[in-house]
Amino acid sequence: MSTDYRFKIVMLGDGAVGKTAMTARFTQDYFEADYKRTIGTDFSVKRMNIPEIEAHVTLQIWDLAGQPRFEFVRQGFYRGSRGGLLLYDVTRRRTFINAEAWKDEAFKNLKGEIPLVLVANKVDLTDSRAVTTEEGEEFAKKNGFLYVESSALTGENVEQAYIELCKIMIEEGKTKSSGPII
Ligand code: G3D
Ligand code: MG
Repeated sequence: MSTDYRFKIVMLGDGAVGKTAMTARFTQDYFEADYKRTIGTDFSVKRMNIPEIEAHVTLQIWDLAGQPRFEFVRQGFYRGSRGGLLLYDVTRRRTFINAEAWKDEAFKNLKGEIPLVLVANKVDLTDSRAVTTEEGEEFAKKNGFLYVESSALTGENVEQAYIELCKIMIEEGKTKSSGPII
């Protein structure tokens, strides 16, 4: 018998790092095409089974439509989220530097820490890579995040990133003795 869980999660990171592409790849298994039009709004939902931990998870994935300039616009976006994927683009160093600010903004708005998975996206663009694996791993380690290298284009590690986050959120729920969220 699987246990049911339901989580709201947020996609964090600078503009054009691949938040929408990754969400589309995961929820609909496609890249490009019309995803900007179909997901432009508030959130998308994905149901999944994680057999090895006997969990059935419904994920409500919130993605910022555009990049609102003012933080207050993003407050509702954070509210109630239990975890997130923090993305940067391995070909643009600035997006890696800014990951720290995204983390700070999320924890400030949530009034505490939530599990985050650091996602180094666009690893298919090997020739223009500007941030090394070691740098990504070091930042993740320093903050206690899991580190994943992905490509929304090829699909590499996309599902894994969400699954790893689910596992951490489920574990957290247990240690905080709140039991499953149904
Ligand atoms: P955002 O939602 O974080 O703002 P998007 O980012 O998902 O809109 O992606 C921004 C651009 O990066 C898009 O290109 C998208 O196709 C591309 N992209 C996203 N993920 C990857 C990836 O893993 N590899 C490669 N090569 N490109 C990716 P356009 O040209 O539509 O702006
Ligand atoms: Mg987007």
